[in-house]
Amino acid sequence: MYTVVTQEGQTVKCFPRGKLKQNGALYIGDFVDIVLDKEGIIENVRERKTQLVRPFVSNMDGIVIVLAPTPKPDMMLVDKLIIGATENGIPPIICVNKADMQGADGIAQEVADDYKEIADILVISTHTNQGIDLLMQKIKGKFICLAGQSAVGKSSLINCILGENKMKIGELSAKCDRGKNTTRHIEIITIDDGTKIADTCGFNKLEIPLFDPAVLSTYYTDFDEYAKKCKFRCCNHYKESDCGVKNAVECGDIAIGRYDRYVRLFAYVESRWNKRYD
Ligand SMILES: Nc1nc2c(ncn2[C@@H]2O[C@H](COP(=O)(O)OP(=O)(O)OP(=O)(O)O)[C@@H](O)[C@H]2O)c(=O)[nH]1
Ligand SMILES: [Mg+2]
Ligand SMILES: [Zn+2]
Repeated sequence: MYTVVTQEGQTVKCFPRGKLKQNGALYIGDFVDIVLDKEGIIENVRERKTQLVRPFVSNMDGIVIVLAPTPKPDMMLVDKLIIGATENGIPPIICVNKADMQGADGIAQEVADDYKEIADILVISTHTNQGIDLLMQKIKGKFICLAGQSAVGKSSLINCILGENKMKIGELSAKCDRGKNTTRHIEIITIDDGTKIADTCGFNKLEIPLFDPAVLSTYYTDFDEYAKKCKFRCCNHYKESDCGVKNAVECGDIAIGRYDRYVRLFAYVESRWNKRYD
């Protein structure tokens, strides 16, 4: 069952009709046509402006990727979220949350080194309100979707913005430095200024779709400028010689961490692609 908000601002519980019952037919964020009988029925989905599979949201104007000193940041997950966002033309904002905690400065520096060319970066704290006004300015009037590991503070961010404890907040498992997946469904919250934010379920792992490894570097727009200097036009910036991207890594223009993860992901995407008919 879905909750649909009508143009008049009413909330209606709706069941999907026919084909829309299939898993994955409806995204959170869809504009739908409904009929009101004894209960609401979703009849049709309007064309989507943007969409993502993880998180499963459509029509967003931006994605806010949240990370924090705890749980330990998974930069590969950030890379994968940015790949999805880039593929779907959705601009990313990265929020380093829990700025009040020790270690936040180091994480903020690493994030700036790796992503300053491709994302807006903000350092925030939902506990002290640091950076929250700036974030609100950046997303004003837009529909944005939160994404990130479990327990980085996505739901806390919504509570902080609303000034009330609407969303359920979880804690970190002391044993394994992992979140407890507190948020179990995706919900869109509307703020007074018209901004809409989708709270989503945190992931501990994110799989990327199967694609040709040659496509991977097209999602690394921070490499574009340097790739112009590669000797081979179809350079994958991997095992090739005379590679502009590898030179940029050596000069410090591309962060080594970001490039190392690219290489690891390339090898993974390639091995999966080679086995696609097995
Ligand atoms: N120190 C500090 N802790 C924070 C901050 N923001 C959130 N937390 C804590 O982080 C923990 C997880 O917060 P949640 O908001 O539930 O995290 P989430 O990202 O929604 O997690 P999932 O719903 O599992 O994906 C809670 O214990 C919060 O109190 C912050 O700015 N500083
Ligand atoms: Mg949550
Ligand atoms: Zn190259």
